[in-house]
Amino acid sequence: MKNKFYITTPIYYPSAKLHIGHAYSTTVTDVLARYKRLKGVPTYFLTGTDEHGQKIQETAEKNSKTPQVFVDDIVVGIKDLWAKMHISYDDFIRTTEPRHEQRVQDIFSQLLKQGDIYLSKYAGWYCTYCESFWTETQVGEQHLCPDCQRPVHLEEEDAYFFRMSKYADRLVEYYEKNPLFITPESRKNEMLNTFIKPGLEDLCVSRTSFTWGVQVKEDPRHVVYVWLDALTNYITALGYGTKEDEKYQSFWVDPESEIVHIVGSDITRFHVIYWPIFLMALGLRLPDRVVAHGLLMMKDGKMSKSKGNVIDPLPIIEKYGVDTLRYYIVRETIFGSDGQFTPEQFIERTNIDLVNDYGNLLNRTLNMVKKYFNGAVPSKVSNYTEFDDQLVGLLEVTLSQFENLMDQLKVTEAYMVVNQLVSRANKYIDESQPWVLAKDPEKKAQLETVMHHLIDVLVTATTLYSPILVETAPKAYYQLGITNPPSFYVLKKRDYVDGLLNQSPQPLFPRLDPTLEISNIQSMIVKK
Ligand code: ME8
Repeated sequence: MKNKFYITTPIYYPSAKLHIGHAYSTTVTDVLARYKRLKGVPTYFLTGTDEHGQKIQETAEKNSKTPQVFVDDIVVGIKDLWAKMHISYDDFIRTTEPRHEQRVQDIFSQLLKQGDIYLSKYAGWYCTYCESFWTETQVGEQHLCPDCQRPVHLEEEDAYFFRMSKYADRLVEYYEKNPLFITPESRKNEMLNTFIKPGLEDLCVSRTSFTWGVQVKEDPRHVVYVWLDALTNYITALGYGTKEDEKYQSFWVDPESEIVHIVGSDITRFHVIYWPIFLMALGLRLPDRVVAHGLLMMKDGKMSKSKGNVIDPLPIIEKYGVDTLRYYIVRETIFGSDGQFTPEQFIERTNIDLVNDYGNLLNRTLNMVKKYFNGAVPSKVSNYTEFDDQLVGLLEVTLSQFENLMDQLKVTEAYMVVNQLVSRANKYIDESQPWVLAKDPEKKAQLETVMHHLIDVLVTATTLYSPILVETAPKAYYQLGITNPPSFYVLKKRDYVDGLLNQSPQPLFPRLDPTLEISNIQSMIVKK
C-alpha cells in the first residue's frame, strides 16, 4: 500500500448549475479522501472547473455576458454547493487561471516541437453540445450524437492533431501490467474493443472555429481543443512545470503516491486513452487508477437539463440535511454501476439505515447506559454469552473488511459491511435483553458487558461513517462522550472506550414520512 494519496474529480463544465450527478462523483471522492486522512495518509484532493470551449462561449453569448463573467458567476454557485456539502478539497483549479493556461501552452509547444502534434485538416461530424467530433459509424444513418442524441453537423477546418497511434502498443502494455488501472473491468474491455483494437485515430487538439480557449502560441488562430486543455489540470494544479512544484513532486512524481482519478463512465475514454498517452509523450508518470463510476439516472432515463428531469442537490440538503444526501449517494448504488434516483428509495434508504438502524442503536443504547449506569460506560469486561463473542468477532472482521474494501475503492461494499455491524448490534440488544439483566443484581457484570460492547460498536460505526456523515458524526461523538474522535489506527487498537460519560440521547435523524416526502422531492425536480 502506497503511503500518499492523490485523488481527483472530473473538472466540471460551468455551463449551467451542477446537479446531483456532479454531486455524486464529488461526494464519493470526498469520502475516499476523508477516509485516507482518517488513516493518517497524507492526502491531496483536487476538484475544479473546465471553463473553455464553444458551448461555454455560446451559452455566455445567449446570456449576454462575456465568457469569463459567465463562468465566474457559475463558479461562485459551484463553490457554494461544495461548501454546503462539506467537500474537503485541497485545491479548486479553474482552467482559465494563468497557472493552468501558461502550462497548457508550454505542453502544446513541447508536443509540437517533438513531432507528436502536427497540422492537418479536420472534417467530421461535430456535436456542438458535447464538443466532440464523431465518425460516420458513430453517428449512424440519422446523424445523431451517440452521447446526447442531438443532431450533429459536418465540419472541416485546419486543425492540429496528436499522433495517438504511435503510443497504442505502449498503452495496451500499461493496461496489461497494471490490471487495476481501469475499473470496473468491463470498461477496460470496452476501451480495448471499441477504440484501441480497431486502430486508434489521431486526436484533434486545436480548433479555429471559436476563440474561447487557450491560444496556441505558435499559431494564434488556434485555441487548444478542450481535452488536452482539460486533462492536464491534474498536473498543472500541482505546479507541474513551475519552480514551485513541491506538490507535483510529492503527489505525482513520487512513486509512493497513489494517484486516483474518479470519473463518470461518460468520460472514461478520455482518461484511460488520451490522458495516459499525453503523459507518455511528455515523459511523465501515469496514474495508478481510473475509476469509472456509473451514472445516476432518473425514472425517464439520463438526467439532462434539456429533458427537464434534473435534481438540484440544494433543496434536498436544505430539507433533509447534507448527511442524508451524502449517505444516499454512497450507499444506494454500487459504486461502478449505473443507478437510479427515486424519491421512494431516497426515503427508504434514510429511514432504514440511518433512522432505524444507526440512529436507533445510538438512542436505545444511550438510554440504557443512562438508566442502568448513570451515563458512565462500563469499562472493559469479559464475555458471558455466545452473543457477546459473536458481536466482538464481527466487530474485528468489520474493521478489516472495511479497510480492505475502502483501499480497493469499493466504497459501497465497504459501507454495507458497516451496516451489517449496526444491524447485528440491534439484534444483539434483543438477544441479550438488558432490561431482564437489569432486574437481577447478580447479572450486573453481564449487563456491563452488553453496554460496553454496544458503545464499542457505536464508536466504531460512528468513526467509519464519519467520512460520509460529516455533520452527524460530531453529534454522535458528543452524545457518546467522546471528545477526541479516534483515528482509524486508534480504532483498530480499540482502547478508547473506558471512562466515557454519555450525554443525554437526542435522535440523530428524523423519520421521513413517505407520503409527504415523495411529493415533496418530486417537486424539487428542475423542470425545463
Ligand atoms: O465531462 N451521474 O464535465 P461535465 C453520475 N469537463 N455522475 C454524473 C452524472 C450523472 N447523471 N452527470 C454528470 C466534463 N456526472 C468535462 C470533464 S475532466 C478532465 C473534464 C459527473 O460537467 C460524472 O463524473 O459534463 C461525469 O463524468 C462528469 O460529471 C461530467 O461532468
